[in-house]
Order: sequence, then structure tokens, then C-alpha cells
Amino acid sequence: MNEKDNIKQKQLDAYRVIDNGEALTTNQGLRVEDDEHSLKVGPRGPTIMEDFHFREKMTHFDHERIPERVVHARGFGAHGEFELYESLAKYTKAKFLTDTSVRTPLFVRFSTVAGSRGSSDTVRDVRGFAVKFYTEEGNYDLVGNNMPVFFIQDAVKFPDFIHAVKPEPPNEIPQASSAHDTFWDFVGTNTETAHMIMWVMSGRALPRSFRMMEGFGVHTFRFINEQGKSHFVKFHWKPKLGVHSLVWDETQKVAGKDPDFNRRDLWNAIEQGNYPEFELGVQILKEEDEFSFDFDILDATKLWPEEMVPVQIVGKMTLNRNTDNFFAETEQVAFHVGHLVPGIDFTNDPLLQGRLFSYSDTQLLRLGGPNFAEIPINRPIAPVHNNQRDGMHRMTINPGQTSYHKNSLANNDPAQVPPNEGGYRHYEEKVEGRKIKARSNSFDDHFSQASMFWHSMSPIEQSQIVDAFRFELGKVMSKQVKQRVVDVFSQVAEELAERIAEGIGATPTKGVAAAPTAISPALSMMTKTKTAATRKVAVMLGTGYNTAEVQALLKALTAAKVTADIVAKTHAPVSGNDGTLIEPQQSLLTAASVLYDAVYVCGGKQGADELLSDVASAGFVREAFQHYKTIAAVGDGVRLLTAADAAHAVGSDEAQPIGVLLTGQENADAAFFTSFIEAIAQHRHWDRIPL
Ligand code: HDE
Repeated sequence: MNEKDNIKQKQLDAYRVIDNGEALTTNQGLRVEDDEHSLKVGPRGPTIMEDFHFREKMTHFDHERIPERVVHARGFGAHGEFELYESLAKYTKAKFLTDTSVRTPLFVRFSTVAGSRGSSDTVRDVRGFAVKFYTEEGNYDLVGNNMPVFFIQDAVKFPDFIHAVKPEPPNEIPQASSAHDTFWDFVGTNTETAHMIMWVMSGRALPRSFRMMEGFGVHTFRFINEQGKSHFVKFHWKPKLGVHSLVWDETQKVAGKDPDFNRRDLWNAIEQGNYPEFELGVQILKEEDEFSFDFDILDATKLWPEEMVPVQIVGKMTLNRNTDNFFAETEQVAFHVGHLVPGIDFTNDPLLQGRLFSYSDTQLLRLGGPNFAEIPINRPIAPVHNNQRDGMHRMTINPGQTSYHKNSLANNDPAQVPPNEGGYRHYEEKVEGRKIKARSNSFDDHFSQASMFWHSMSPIEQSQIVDAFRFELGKVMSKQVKQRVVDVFSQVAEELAERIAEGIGATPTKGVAAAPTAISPALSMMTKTKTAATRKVAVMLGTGYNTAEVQALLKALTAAKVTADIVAKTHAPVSGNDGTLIEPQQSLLTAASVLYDAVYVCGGKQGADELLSDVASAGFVREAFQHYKTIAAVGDGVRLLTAADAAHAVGSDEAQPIGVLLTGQENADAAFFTSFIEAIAQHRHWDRIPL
């Protein structure tokens, strides 16, 4: 969609204020003569109360902060659009899901859950994946996560769960981490968490990029079609770049080297025109099939295995515009599961039902009153007319005498709308029962799907899960908490519990594991799309590099949409074998191997000596090797790899490690570049064995 056709962007234009070339003024529009000095009695005297400009400026500053979100405080947003591939009219009357000619503007916010606004991006955590569609029929918010299940089954337990995962009350430690006693105490005492914990201990909690993670609506929703017929639906977002994770050691280092790693990645991708794309998928079930499974479809700790209920791809979201102002857009955007359009409705999932209260409630505190829907980023593109009035920061000026319904003085406007003209009617589900504080027995099985997850993982993923448990529980002080967790996960898989127990000095419980309901290959990240596009390579070089080769390499990388940084010993321009100068983007001091997907070391004796004279160069390569990344080296550059224990010398009888590409020649050719790019597309070489 052309930007100028994006109706939401047109609406936002009215609020964008460009300061370039303008006079400095107060908030009252008064031109300001001096913004450097407060008004004083003489140049060394006291500041005078009447300096209204100083007071206004300082007061505004003093009030700049609003409460951060109680969960999902750290997030990052972008604008985009949604296009529909095929009409879903058979299932829903939602216009944006039935009319393939409509491009729906949207805003997405990705987030971590536990950390504060200033915490690091690459912590082990669930990622929020919230999308606000600005549809012709009103805003529709799909407020999901990057994992398809949740920790708890009933919303009433949410404050308890969040209290357990947040930093502990006495000292607010640890920040943005679940590796502490209260979290694992909650897990050990609330076994419904088991399935979600398996996801959180997996690489899904360490996304390489927001652009490389799936999104899930989690709950079962309803589609309602024009005839009033209901189907159950689960929503999925499938990233075009596949689903990929960092490794744990890497995430911890990235958290120090670049705490903004994921947000920078998203921002840069959009700035470079590499617009992230996610396809929308739906799993649909007939109402008659509500009870056809050995789990309850209203239980948010269960997923519908894709092999059982296929995901139909129905459209695509493209993120194509960064924000102009983080606070105005990303911070003030207010999502709510209860923002929906005709054709979509809720189910009785008790987690979903509780969310319907929480999201609007929390905005009242965060955004200071009931008029948050008038903030530009939250405004629907559909017209808004009702009898709600006043409140903090009311923007709309509603002329007229009446603000009530029914009225006779204003023709009873604004008028109610029948469903056949777009009025929202709740699905008339028949419900009966006694008022009771209880949970259905059909929610009792906490382990079968956790077990399915474990058994669907590749051996590498299983090892990573075991290591994650060992790390997290290794940080827990209480022995009984650790033992209790081992006891719980003995019910998921005996082998898993044994391996955890061995790592933390606890005792595995034998013979109580649930049988997995099935194996679901779709759960493994190893089964996802692989491409080198938009990956980042560090090209290490020193004086005398082969200019023609480096130019050809950069060309080949660009053609494959791979981005590259030249990394040299310092930032000073480096001269090639024909005297051409290259200005490095990074030096060995500013670059870190954990910020790249692959490393390419150029040849030339002088250059290799130059790089090797700084110990950081071998460390750089070593780290990339340990993180299973693709490494290539040419001619003399191979010496960096041998110094880093990342390769055997060229011509050695030993097999080179997987994902390490060498050439003894001082000039790599096109075939070498192709192999390099193919290796990058593998994401990581998990089967690599250390030398
Ligand atoms: Fe949220 N959640 N949540 N949540 N959630 C919030 O709303 C809540 C749950 C999710 O980028 C809060 O505006 C309850 C599931 C995302 O602005 C709050 C329960 C899923 C975001 C809230 C849940 C989510 C939030 C905090 C259990 C995946 C960030 C700030 C019943 C389907 C949205 C805010 C953004 C944010 C409550 C469980 C996703 C307090 C009570 C399940 C992506 O209202």
C-alpha cells in the first residue's frame, strides 16, 4: 500500500508537529527570547518566581513519566498493514477478513513480559505480540504472545503468577529474569504451568529477532459468519524469515553489548526496506467438534497440534514504517482483548474472560483516565459517536444539548445500529449452570502436552531445555523448591527430570511421567523456514586485503539481502592490495561477535598479522564458533581461525568443523561466496563438535 493511501497515517499526520525552521515558543505559543538562562536578579542572583517560561519547562519535565505497564513494560512498536489472501466469509463477517481488496493499517508492539522498561531485550522470557488493526468497523486488537499457551488457566491467578516472576519484594532482584526462588516456587506448587514452562525453557524464549518469531492469539476465539453460525478459531502469525533463536550464553553477552538488540534489529530492518512479514494463519474447528479432543479447547494451557488441526494461511502483515516518536506511539498505544469487530467473539476460556476486565482497567492508571482512546495512536479510523463525555484530557468537542439515550431532543442520535448494518451483537451462546468457584475437571491434565512438547524436540533442543532448567534452578536458593520442580517435571518426562536433577543435585522421581498425547513436529524450530536474508555478517580485514575479493563478496551478500559490517583493528581507513581505502563500520573495540550471525575473515599476510596483534580478534572468532555460527576464512585469514581453535590448518587430515569454510587461496571465488551464504541460511550449525 502506498503510504499516502494509508488512512491511519493520514489521520496521524494531523497530529505530527515538525519543529524544523520554526520559532521556539512556550506551550501558549509565546515566542521565547532566551532558553539558556533563567530570569535572575543580576547574573549571580536568585531566580525569580515570575519566570513563567522556566516554570513551565521544568514542570513539564517533572511530569514526563507515566507508570510503565505492570507487565510487558519493555516493548517496541512499528506500523504496518494487513492484506487478505482469500475471503473468510464462510466463517466470519469481519470485513477486514472477507474483503481481499482492503488493506488494513495496523500497529504492532512486541515486548518482553517481566522486565522493566529499561531492561535488556535478550532475556529469557515470553515475547508479547500485540497487533492493533485499524479496520473500517473499529479497532480490532489481537493481543498475543510468541508462545501458543499460557502459565495459568484462570485469570484470578494472574496477579499471583506475576508477583512470583517479578523481582523479589525485599530488594527488587533479579531484574527481568525468572531464575529465582519465587518463580520456581510458583511453578512447583502450580502444576498447570508445566506446559508453558517447557516453552519458556526452550529457544522460543530467546528469539534471534522479533522478525523471526511466531505469534499466537493463545485463546480459542469464535468466528461468526453472516448467517450467525459460529466456529472456534485460534490465530497464528508465521514469520516469513522462519523461527530462530539465540543461544543462552550469547543472549547474556548481548544483554551487555547491546541491550537494545531486538529493537535495533527491527528498526534497522524497516529503515533498510527489509520490511518484516508475518502471515496470518487460522485453525478452525466446527462447534460440533468442541469435545472431540482429549483436552479442553477452553484451556489456555493447551494448543491444538497443527498436525491435528491444520493452520490455514489467510493473509499477510507487513511492517513498513517506524514510529516518529516512541512515547507518543509505542508507549501510549493501549491494547485490549475486548477491542473487537463484528464476526469475532469470545469463548468462555476463564483466562480470556479475566483479561477482558484487566486491559481497559490498566489503561486508566497508565494513561490517566477514560479518554485514552482519543490519543492519536489509539484512535480508530472508524467514526466515533456516543454519549460518553468529559473526563481527564477530553479532546473531542461534542456540540449539542443531549448526551444520553434515549432522547427526543436530538432525534435519539447517535442511533443504535442493527446487526445487519454493522451493529455488534454478542453471540447468543446458551449457558446454564450454578454460580461456583471451581474449575472444570477437563482442565486437570497438566502434563500430556508438556510431554508432547519435550518429545517433539530435536536432541539439540532437548539439551538446551535441560541446560535452561539447570541454569534457572541453579540460581534458586531453596533446596525444597528445586526438588519440588524436579518432582513436577518427572511427570512430564522421566529423562528430562533425570537430566535436570543430575545438574542441580536433586533426586529424580521414577516412573510417574505422562505419556505424550502425540508428537507434533511443528513445535520444533528445526522444521522452520531457512534463509540468509537480512542476516548480519562481520567481515574482518586488515591492510593489504584483496580489494577485488572484498568488493565481490559485498556484492554477493547484498544480492542475498545479507548485511555486512567491515570490522578492522581500529576505525582508521584500511588500504587494500590496490591502494583502495575502506572505512570500517566497527573496530575490534566496538564490535562484538555476538551481534553477528556469521564471520568472514579476509586474507593477506599483513592484514592477518594486524588482526592477530590484537587478542580480541581470536576471541571474536572463538565466540562465533562456540555459538555455532558460520565462519569463513581466506588465505592467511585462516590463521585467525586456527589461533581461535575454530579450524584445523588448510590441508590438515582432520575434518573441518561443520559450518566452517576455508580456502587456502588468497582469493575466494563466487562458489565460495555461495557456500558461505548457504551456510548462513542454516542459522546455526548445531551439530558442530568443538576441536
Ligand atoms: Fe496480558 N496484560 N494479561 N496477556 N498482555 C497486559 O495490559 C493480563 C495474557 C499481553 O504491548 C496489561 O496494557 C491478565 C495472555 C501482551 O501494550 C494487563 C492476564 C496473553 C501485552 C494484562 C494476561 C497476554 C499484555 C499490562 C491473565 C497472550 C502487552 C499493560 C488473565 C495471549 C500489550 C497493558 C502491549 C499486557 C493483563 C495474560 C498478552 C495488565 C490479567 C494469555 C502482548 O492488562
